[in-house]
Amino acid sequence: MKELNKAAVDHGSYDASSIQVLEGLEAVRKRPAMYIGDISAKGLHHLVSEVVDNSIDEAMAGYCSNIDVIINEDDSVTVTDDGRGIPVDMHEKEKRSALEVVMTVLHAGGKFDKGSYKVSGGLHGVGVSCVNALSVNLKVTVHRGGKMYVQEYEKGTPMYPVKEVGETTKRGTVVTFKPDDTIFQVTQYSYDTLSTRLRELAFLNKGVRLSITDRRNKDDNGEFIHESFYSEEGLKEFVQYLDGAREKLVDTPIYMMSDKGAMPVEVAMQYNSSFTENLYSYVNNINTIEGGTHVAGFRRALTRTLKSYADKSGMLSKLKFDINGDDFREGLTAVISVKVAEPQFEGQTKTKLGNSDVAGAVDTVVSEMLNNYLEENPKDAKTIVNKVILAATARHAARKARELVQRKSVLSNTGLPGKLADCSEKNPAMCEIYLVEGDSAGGTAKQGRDRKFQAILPLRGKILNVEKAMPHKIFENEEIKTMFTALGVSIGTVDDSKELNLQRLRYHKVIIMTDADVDGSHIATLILTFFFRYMKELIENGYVYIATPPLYLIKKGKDEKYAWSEDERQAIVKEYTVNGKESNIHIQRYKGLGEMNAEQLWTTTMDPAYRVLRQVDITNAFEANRIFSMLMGDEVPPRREFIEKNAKYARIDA
Ligand code: 0RA
Repeated sequence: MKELNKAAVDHGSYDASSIQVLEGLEAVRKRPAMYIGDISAKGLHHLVSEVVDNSIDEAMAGYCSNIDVIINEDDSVTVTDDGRGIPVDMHEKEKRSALEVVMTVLHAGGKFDKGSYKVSGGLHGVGVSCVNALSVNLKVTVHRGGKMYVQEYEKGTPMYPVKEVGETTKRGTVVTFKPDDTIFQVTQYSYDTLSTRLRELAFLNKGVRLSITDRRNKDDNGEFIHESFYSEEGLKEFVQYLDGAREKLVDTPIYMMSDKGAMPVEVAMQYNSSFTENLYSYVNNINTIEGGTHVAGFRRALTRTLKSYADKSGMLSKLKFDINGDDFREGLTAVISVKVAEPQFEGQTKTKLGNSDVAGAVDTVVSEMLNNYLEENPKDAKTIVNKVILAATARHAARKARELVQRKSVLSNTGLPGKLADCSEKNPAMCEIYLVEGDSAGGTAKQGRDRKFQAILPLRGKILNVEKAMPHKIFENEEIKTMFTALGVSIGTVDDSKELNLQRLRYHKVIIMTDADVDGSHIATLILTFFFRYMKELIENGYVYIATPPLYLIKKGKDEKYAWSEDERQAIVKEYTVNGKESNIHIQRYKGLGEMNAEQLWTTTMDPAYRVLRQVDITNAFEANRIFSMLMGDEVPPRREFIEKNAKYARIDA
């Protein structure tokens, strides 16, 4: 398909077969979700990625070093790069500019030159023409060969042919677009979402400067909010950034790289004193949440190389039990980035790399370079092996603790925790369990629920931070033990696999219900992180949900309405306002679940006929885990601020 497009654009050979490929942009407007995933905030932000990815392609091909993103006052976005500029030459048969073809023909946005690894050909890969189709208006300006060219579009349709508008000393492409509010559910851009992605891209593409400016907001000095990201050392700095707050075991990250051969491989890794693994993997700059062959190759090489070094060192001789693959990755933070010419993406969210040859390529690079590292740095190598031994020891302690918990729960009367208010229905497919923050809200939920199918489990205060605790402590923690027994799940007892046994799962809806404030979303994030680490299968099966309690109650006389957002609150107040007068309107801001009575909680948040549950998928659980990981380690003053700023990560869109 790509080849056909190349031919079509390059040589103007529009034969019948290529015409089939070149769908009109109407298709994109009719079924936007098919092209950009969805029409929520996610899809909206995807539009920016799509344009930026094209600029990144220019950077990867060696032609671009600056990419600037501006969120304009009206929530339109401008992306400027100093790449080659989209070609503007006339397309002979089409009788229009190549620029127009790139902007208006589906899938025609890719590069014509061979041998480049395209971000825009990967997961996103729908082309800048999709952005055009989904924008009320879009303007592209190209600086190329000393001249400036412009074209504008409405919903993808050109307003005039490409025109030359003057001379320039610059080079590159400027795209400004305003997403169509008849297509997207929301049209407000989140600065944090965009800046996080741009920071990530800077780490992944060292030497490229990416910046973001928010023209909607000014800082204390009266300047527009602005950040610029640039990384000299790429992944090495990425790992240090991710591990910021943790106590590192070795001073500088281990860095492995090979750009020889057909497949560029880059890995940076660092051990810290925590007990969790934080592995981030990318293929052509796309975050492969589900891992894949590149991750498998890395793990294989890591285990084999470290094991063989440890065996040779004699440090394992006193050990009374086995060491397994997990032990080599405890407290490990690593980023793997590969560039693959034709990536195959698999899995539920299409973020798992399938290309089998990548495993070997990564394995080779990591084995060789890690082995050299260990030989050249014996002191650090010893520290790492000791950490592995500690991990194996802790794993054995954890297994004992876990078996104890599970044996106990089988032996006791009902096997159910006393705090659990169970439902009467026994068929798991019909049953729900609410995990409620705090005993008092738990009490309200117990009164408000439908006891036939809704169970309530109050959780006391903050749940254990699974990142900082030793694994065996996790299974000694009361709240966590309670969750395991209430849900009826267990973790593999025969072997040490972390596989969750769902056979006796008692509820097919596990609903996290916390206050709608910063602390509440922090707790939800903690619980989600715990699920992500220890009960991933629940998320993968679509059993985990977040409840959405309202933020406001607005009353006028006997009439009352709930609002879930600031906009809704304003709309209701407006509705209640007569002749410009807001009198008799009473607004209550719910600071916590505790401020609602049982009936209100039922009506707004628990009644299946009215409530909104947001289903957690692996993507947003990963995000919660990642945000959470970044905050861990020892007390860092900006942590609280960070949590407040990013609390939205725990608010998840289904
Ligand atoms: C097609 C071909 C070439 C570059 C581009 C498109 C291109 C697209 C975008 C979108 C945003 N910035 C961009 N920069 C470049 C190759 C150009 C050549 O061969 O000279």
